Amino acid sequence: MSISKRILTVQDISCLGQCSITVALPIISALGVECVILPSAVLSTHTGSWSGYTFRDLTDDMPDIIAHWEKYGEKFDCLYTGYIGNAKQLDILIDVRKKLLKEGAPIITDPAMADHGKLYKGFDLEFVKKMSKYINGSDYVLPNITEASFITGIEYKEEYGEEYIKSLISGLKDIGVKNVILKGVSYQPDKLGVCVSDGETYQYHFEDKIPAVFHGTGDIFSSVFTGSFVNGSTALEASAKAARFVCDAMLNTNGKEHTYGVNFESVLKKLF
Ligand code: PXL
Repeated sequence: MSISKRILTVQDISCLGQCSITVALPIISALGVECVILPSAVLSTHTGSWSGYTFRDLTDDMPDIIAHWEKYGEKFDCLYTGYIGNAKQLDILIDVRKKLLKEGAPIITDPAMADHGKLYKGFDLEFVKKMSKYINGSDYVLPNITEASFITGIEYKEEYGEEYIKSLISGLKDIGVKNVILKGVSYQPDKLGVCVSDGETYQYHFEDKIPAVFHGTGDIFSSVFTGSFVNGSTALEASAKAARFVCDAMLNTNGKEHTYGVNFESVLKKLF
């Protein structure tokens, strides 16, 4: 019987909203990998579709949870971070890297903090600065174009060519990232995809563009990517699997009735 690998994911619990931990858990489990969670915050909903959401910051609990695991010598096969509650938690994550990872465990960072040219509610430029430092040393960083532009300080563009994409990747490499999976790249109106780069080679995976915008698709992408990568796929294979899964989930969502996330549950079986 094989021993399951364990991914430690650090992101929020949006109780209602199909993002962060509530998508990471089912997706990583469906991929046959154990998903251990260190929640950064508990929100009643994600911040994108509702106002007046509750926000319980879990910063003070995190060191105690880490210390408890450390006492038992628990170590994980991958650190996968997503939406982080505040800048102080990024210091705690540096500690997690030192204390809770097996030798060679990949550090996969989704700097989930912005989209469509704007920061999510609750984030500011101080947080961006801290995130730019935190991603130094990540094996894989999975930003969308907005996040890459905030992190590198390069102007955000909606119309661009390959030179612009290469400049964002080069900016991330300069910060100390080993590999970039840049999400939401489009050179043709009907295609949308990802660029996988180590700063020297640029590989792409494109899907047909679906003319709709949903919350949580970036988190779903990153969860499928991480689970598949830990299972032995290459970064390009994991990206292709993740992109196809996101498209399947979007195509199975009635955007008029279901507006806050995608109905990924209806296609989850494709990951088994
Ligand atoms: O999907 C990213 C995300 C995660 N967690 C929370 C969010 C968002 C995006 O808005 O609000 C709480």
